[in-house]
Amino acid sequence: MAEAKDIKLFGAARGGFTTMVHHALRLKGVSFDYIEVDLKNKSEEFLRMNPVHKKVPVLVVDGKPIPESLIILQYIDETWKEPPLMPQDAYLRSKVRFWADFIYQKMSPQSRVIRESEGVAQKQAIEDFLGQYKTLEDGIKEDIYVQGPFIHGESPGILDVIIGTTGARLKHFKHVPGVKLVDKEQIPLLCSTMDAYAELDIVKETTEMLSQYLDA
Ligand SMILES: N[C@@H](CCC(=O)N[C@@H](CS)C(=O)NCC(=O)O)C(=O)O
Repeated sequence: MAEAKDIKLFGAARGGFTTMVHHALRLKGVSFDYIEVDLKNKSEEFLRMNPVHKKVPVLVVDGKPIPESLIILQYIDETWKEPPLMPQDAYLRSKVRFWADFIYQKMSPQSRVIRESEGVAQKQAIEDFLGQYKTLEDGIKEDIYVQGPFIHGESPGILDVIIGTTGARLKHFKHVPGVKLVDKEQIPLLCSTMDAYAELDIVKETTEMLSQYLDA
């Protein structure tokens, strides 16, 4: 592809999906303009970018919008080749996509159930979520992980972006006092990769940059 000139990211600083895209762009060293979207008052300009889902993030490259964070992450990896965020091997890539899909299709909705339920239903939702985390840990160990510090090896890949970002948010999950959703005893391998991810400069820079939108 010809060198893109104009890269814009429409997002919401509070959202994990937006944070993932920030991280991926920074991992690739791509310069971009960030536009914070007021989700309570979505602009016409933003709605034109994502008329189907009307959600952030949306990456806009030379005027062409790309919605949906998992699609955006893969677009970024295919467009800016270095450093690669996916394995070279096609079978391993299918495994990465499988577990990314598991997180998006199963774990994200389940974390919403925890937030939106109470009592016995919430207790069950937490138990189910912890079971999913264990399934993810075992699956990644079996299918992808060879040696750390990251899931993808010596450098972070798409699963590190997704699991590192969501894990950092879930560590500070305050909706249910006393409940630990990210537990080193239960998911030691994922926790060690999350710790390595949290130490990356691009993660710290993103947190710092987005913090200006959180005070408002
Ligand atoms: N599947 C979407 C989910 C994005 C999403 O849920 N975005 C939230 C913010 S974190 C949003 O835009 N909410 C506004 C709304 O639903 O109106 C993705 O991966 O990009």
